[in-house]
Amino acid sequence: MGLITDIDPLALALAPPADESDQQRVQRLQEEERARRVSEEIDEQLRKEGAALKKQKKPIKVLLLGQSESGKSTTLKNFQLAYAANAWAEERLAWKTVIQLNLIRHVTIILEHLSQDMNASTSEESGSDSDEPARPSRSSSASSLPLRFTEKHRLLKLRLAPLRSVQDDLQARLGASDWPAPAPGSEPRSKMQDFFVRSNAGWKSSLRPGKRSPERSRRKQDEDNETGEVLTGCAEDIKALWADDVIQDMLRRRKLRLDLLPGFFLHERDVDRIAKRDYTPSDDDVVRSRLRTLGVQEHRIHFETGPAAGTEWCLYDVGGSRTQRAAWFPYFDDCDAIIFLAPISCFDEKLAEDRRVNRLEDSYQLWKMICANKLLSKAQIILFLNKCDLLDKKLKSGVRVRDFVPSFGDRKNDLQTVAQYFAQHFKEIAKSHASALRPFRVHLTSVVDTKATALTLGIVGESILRTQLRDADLL
Ligand SMILES: Nc1nc2c(ncn2[C@@H]2O[C@H](COP(=O)(O)OP(=O)(O)OP(=O)(O)O)[C@@H](O)[C@H]2O)c(=O)[nH]1
Ligand SMILES: [Mg+2]
Repeated sequence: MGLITDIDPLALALAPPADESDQQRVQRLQEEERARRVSEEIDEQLRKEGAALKKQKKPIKVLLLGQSESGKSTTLKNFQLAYAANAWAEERLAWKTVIQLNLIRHVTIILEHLSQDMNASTSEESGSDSDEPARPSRSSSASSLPLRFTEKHRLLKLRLAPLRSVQDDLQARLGASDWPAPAPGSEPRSKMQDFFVRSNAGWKSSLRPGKRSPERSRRKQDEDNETGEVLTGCAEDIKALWADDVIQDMLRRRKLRLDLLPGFFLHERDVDRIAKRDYTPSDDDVVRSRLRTLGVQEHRIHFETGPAAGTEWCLYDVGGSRTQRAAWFPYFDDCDAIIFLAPISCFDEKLAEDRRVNRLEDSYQLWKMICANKLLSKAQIILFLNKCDLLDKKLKSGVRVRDFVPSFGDRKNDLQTVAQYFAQHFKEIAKSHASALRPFRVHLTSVVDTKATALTLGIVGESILRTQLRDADLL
């Protein structure tokens, strides 16, 4: 027994073969010496990096840039989830209100369209008996067969009506009722799908437990319970509304793909969880929720794990719509790195704030402006070609890139070919408009996939850190 345990199995495995020739022995020793040198070099490198990290007192400043809905805030959430678990856990509960609001907002959008179509159908057939199936609507119909609304739709509309006032309450609680004036050429307010809050810290702390007076805590609890009650009471009707064939037909005719919109939670599996009284958001719910950013929001993250552990990062999340972009410039001066997000699934979409502008074209223009900006000549720039999951879905549903980007020509209409084609275009812009010589760093991402994004952020974080330390002569 003792004899067996005394033998180191690793040493045994590495031991030279008994019949080793002189020449083989010399070769083996040379290889061992080479391996030892490499191992020592790695140790020395790690030692230097460790020392350099300790000297790195200044936080590393990273700006998240890109058009609205490109995924900046979602990338920030991924940073928090991967590297600041404690802060993330504290914030998660605050997102519950946003998720409930996202869900309810999509129900009220459907109800608005339903009302319009039902009104149109009843005005066509005035004096109809309300117990009889309503006459089909022709007003919005793109197809020759009219929509057949029935008593079921009238009842759903009636029973889900209380959600409108719950939506108003939730928006008020988030401080989200204050809309900016729509810019010329933009969507009218009633058509805008999302909402925003003015400050990052304010809404989160007011919704987090433990940061309020007992009186406010009680009030908040009452409000939560009330929202929960109404939602629970409406759950079956919400699911029935979304599952209804006539409603789906109505949305199709109106070319409304709600399931591709941000903050979509109307699938049965989501309604079942979110409409429960004791609902607690999952990580996945939080990254899929939608809350528009206004202004520039600073987030300090003390990296707890990974190669950057021990360093402090200052991440700036900005509002991406056109009226928000002037606020970016003051942050360019001493920024260390930029993560630029371009949602490439948007090649067939227009900007919400200016319906004349294609969203991919807007991303190209923004990218050009960032690459050419002299204030950023020392900053590293990393490009995320985001929303690859949605791009894949879109291509598989039959949307052809060449119908929107004629230069794409007859190439294969699949994810890999399309992503590579767009990446090449971004690369060419970077090359011809660069304010400094820098490598082209690009990642194909779907930042709602937290596992894959954690890996990408690991690579990005390490490369930002290394370049940063090298530039500061700390390595
Ligand atoms: N399916 C999918 N959804 C995404 C992806 N990235 C972001 N989203 C969703 O898109 C919505 C918008 O993302 P945000 O991160 O809020 O966009 P933003 O760039 O911060 O937008 P602004 O604050 O308006 O500038 C959110 O609901 C996200 O969940 C992605 O890669 N795939
Ligand atoms: Mg944002």
